[in-house]
Amino acid sequence: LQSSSANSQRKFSFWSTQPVPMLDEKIETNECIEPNKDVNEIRSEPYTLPNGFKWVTLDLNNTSDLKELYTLLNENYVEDDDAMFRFDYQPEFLKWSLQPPGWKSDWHVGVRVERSGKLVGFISAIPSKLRAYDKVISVVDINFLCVHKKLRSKRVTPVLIREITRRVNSTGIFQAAYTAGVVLPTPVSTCRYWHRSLNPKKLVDVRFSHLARNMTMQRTVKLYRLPDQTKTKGYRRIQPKDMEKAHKLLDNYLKKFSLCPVFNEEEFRHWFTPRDGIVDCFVVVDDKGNITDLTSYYCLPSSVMHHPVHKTVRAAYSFYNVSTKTPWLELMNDALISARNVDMDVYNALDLMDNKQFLMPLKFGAGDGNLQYYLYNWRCPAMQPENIALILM
Ligand code: NHW
Repeated sequence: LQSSSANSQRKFSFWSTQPVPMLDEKIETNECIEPNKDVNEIRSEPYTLPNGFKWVTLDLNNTSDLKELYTLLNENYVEDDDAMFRFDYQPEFLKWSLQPPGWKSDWHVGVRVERSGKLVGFISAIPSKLRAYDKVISVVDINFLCVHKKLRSKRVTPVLIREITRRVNSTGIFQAAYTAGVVLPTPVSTCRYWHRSLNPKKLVDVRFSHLARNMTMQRTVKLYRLPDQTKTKGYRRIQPKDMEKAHKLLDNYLKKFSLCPVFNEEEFRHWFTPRDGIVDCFVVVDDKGNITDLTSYYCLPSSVMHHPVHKTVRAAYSFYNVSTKTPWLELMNDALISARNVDMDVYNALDLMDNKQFLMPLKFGAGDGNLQYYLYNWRCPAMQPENIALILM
């Protein structure tokens, strides 16, 4: 592990040219770093790629483009530090996360080898509104930055970032949000993943987790055992008729945080309508028909890279949760049961929002490695994880 002081002395030859705060900068304002430009001032030609490569705009409605993106990420996207697991975002998940209301294919930016046509790079943006402290800003969320393993360390990343910035700027948007495992200038917050075993035997088999000291497999299985059925009266999957009330419930809940998305109802429907194997959402409805609580998760399997039997770990990732009446432990225990009942192996959650209320009591264990939260062209005081309410996939 690199110490933070060693890190703050790194050169960042690309990032030091960008409108982001310096590491160790003292910040007391909440404002953009450079002013918006006139859209006519934005460069109209794409940035120059190394010889032999060309820009492409991927059409995710085209099955072959979607399959190529899937394969690039399946083979080259984020791995754990020990190179045992790699995210395996499914094609339909990619469509859901990259085609929310207002999506643009121009922001699904690929790099191909000119001669073979092989897809070797990607970066994406989706439009969104964010509130940082007391200011609501139009941003894009940046995700799925990926450079093929054979093309690493050749400075393709700065070109991808400059190109997506150009394409976003030319629509009049000058701020962005993104998360990463690596430390760059400069995180607005540092969060950590926690993991709750649902299928401990498999997780130990694939070495996602290990038996605790003095624990047998039998005792471990018993420790993580959950009831067959959810317990909370009125807990059920969200339905189309719930959307307006559920949207209001979430919107109201998010007010107490320092960084959160501002969904309109159409966006809320997009993100919270259950889709098999992609996203699920449950509400608690009281006797009067009021929605008092909400829980949701998205599904993101990881490939197990070198195991004779198990090829994939099925993981649920906590999305947005609201408790106003059902206590956190009861609500989230039902969320665990819901995920286990569709054969998820593990339930992951960050230590943000109110999650610290339930992580330890519900037997989540802290992961290694952090998730850093970043804003582009925005300077604001750093936030504690519990004041963050933004989930990027
Ligand atoms: S984070 C996931 C990123 N992807 C992966 O980790 C997949 C596996 N790794 C790779 O594909 C979620 C490559 O290793 C990548 C780097 C592509 C990561 N973010 O090409 P070079 C996101 O998608 C800097 C930003 O030689 P490489 C969020 C690095 O510090 N910068 O490296 C994405 C260095 O700059 P420096 C990153 O290893 C947010 C330069 O890249 C980075 O071959 C993007 C080296 O480039 C990362 N994760 O490829 C920012 N990783 O200054 C959006 C490395 O230190 C900003 N670097 O010299 C906003 C844009 C929109 C604004 C609109 C207003």
